[in-house]
Amino acid sequence: TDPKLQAAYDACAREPIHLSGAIQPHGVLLAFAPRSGEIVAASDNAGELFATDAQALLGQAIDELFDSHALELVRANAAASQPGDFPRLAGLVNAGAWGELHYLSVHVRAQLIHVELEPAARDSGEPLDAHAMIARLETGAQAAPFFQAVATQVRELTGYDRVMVYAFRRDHSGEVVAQALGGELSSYLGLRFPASDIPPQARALYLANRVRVIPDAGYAPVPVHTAAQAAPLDMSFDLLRSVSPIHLEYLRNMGVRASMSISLIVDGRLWGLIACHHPQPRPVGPRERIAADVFGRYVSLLLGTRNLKQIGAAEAAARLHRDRLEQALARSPSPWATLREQSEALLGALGADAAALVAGDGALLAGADFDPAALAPALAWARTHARHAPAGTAERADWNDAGHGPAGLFATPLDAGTGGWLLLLRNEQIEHVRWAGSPDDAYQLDAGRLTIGPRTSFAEWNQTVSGTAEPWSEEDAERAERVRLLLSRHLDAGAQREAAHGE
Ligand code: BLA
Repeated sequence: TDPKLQAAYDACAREPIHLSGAIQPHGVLLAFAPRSGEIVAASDNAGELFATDAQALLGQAIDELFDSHALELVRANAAASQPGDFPRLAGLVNAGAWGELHYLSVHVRAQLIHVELEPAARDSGEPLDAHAMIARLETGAQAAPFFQAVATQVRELTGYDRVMVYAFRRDHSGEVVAQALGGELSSYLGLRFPASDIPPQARALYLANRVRVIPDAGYAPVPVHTAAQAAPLDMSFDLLRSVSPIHLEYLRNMGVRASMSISLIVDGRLWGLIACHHPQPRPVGPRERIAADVFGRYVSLLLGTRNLKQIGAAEAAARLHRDRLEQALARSPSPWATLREQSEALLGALGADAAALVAGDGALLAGADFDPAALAPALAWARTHARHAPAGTAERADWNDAGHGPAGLFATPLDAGTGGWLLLLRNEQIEHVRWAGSPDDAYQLDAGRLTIGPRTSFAEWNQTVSGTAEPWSEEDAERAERVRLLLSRHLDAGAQREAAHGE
């Protein structure tokens, strides 16, 4: 990878976003110790709400600030909160010097009870209907209409101008795979975004904290005061957490004033996000947030079952080829001749465009367009990278400097120490990538202040990527292993039969 890009990525990864020490101004945060009830953190605007100085709240008992109804809700919801739970919407309470109605959200983090208050008056008033969103979701077999339905449903029910389904790729860059658009924001459909846009600590946080809302990206952060001896407040789960200033600048550069993003999680991995943008500020109430969370979890489940179905179908197809191969080999007096006849079944069982089998007593090239010139460099790579365990690469430059021919190589040692190999090859897939802004300018460095900022342009920038093949998956590796077992069984048996015949 490009060292300049890597440096930016590392710099972004170091920002401790869960310790931002500030909140967004659309609510108030307090954190207190469960036993003593002593307040150890208070946002600056808690001072205004309780008609005092925020610093003066530190050390006070939480019981002095709320009525018994609110306190009961705080305690009950804290008790019911599991570590890693999204803040629980405990209810509506009267809070502050003027007793205004607030939504109360409660969660427990690092042995502190976090209380967040959002004025009910600011709620958009329209509850987001998770039930309708789920009910109207297209669940047909094709991926594209499904992603489109997700974007459309979220846009219709939330009213954000631009709603995108954003899917991460293996290298943590990502692509907008569906979009519902209205208003003045431009289209990002089909565009690729570099990995540094959403650095690893943010991706890790979004695995746990599934919905993030920024009602007004033009806000001034409100500092959170903490008691003198207290550790920095872990704000990972705070709904109001002030986000990275770099990300706020990013949104400004995009012309976005309000955003919400919903995590899509498959198999414990952040698959992608539903990203929502609006050119004007947009308040989002707690009930909307919860509906978004429910919807995100439902879409995640559907993605998971689709994924399993796909893997299952691919495995069923490979198994058919494997069975055919096994049957042919079982009856064969000469396994090498049979393999030559069955090269199509061999490739089908492997999911490769071409393959080579090299063993002590023979060799075989399978696949119509197997370029024999590729064999020597493939073997050389295999000997250095896959001597003890299977290994693969999707980059031709890693193993073959010919500049043409197959790009992907997966090498499996047949039997440790025999020098035999099963080599899988995949054809090059020339890819036309439409980047949202040049990836060479994925960020900007301010030389004077040594600070890093997001890029200023998201204008489409085209790149043609050649010399790469579809990457090898875990399923590919498993298929190769099954074929390896089958081959070594029959090649051994065949060799023995032939030896017996010769005596
Ligand atoms: C966060 N960056 C994010 C988030 C998104 C993106 C969705 C999550 C914040 C949220 O949920 O609101 C990026 N938004 C996108 C992308 C699309 C989109 C790719 O809509 C595509 C459609 N960002 C940079 C650089 C750095 C950086 C150079 O461009 C680092 C120097 C950092 N992005 C960054 C950080 C966060 C972030 C630190 C975390 C913000 C936080 O939660 O505090």
